[in-house]
Amino acid sequence: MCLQAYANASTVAGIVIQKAKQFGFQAVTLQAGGSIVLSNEEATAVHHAYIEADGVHRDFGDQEPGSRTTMVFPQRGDFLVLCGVHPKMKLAVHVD
Ligand SMILES: [Cu+2]
Repeated sequence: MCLQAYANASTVAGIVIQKAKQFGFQAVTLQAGGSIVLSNEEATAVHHAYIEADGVHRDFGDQEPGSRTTMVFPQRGDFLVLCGVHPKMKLAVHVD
């Protein structure tokens, strides 16, 4: 999976791996209504993805090792997915 794949295949859920306390991508682009699947591939670390922005407050709960979490993006805009456990983890999402 590459960034271009997100741009071209917006209705296909793209997978973003969470590993080594980082997101597998720094930025992804998708169409409104598209989704991203977070895949926690850590041995033991739990992640906790959330979005905090003007008028947008979404919490995706804990991502346990081995789990997958789907994030749907119904609205256009630019969003920053953060991790409540690891402040350095950032995933920029541009929704067309
Ligand atoms: Cu994390």
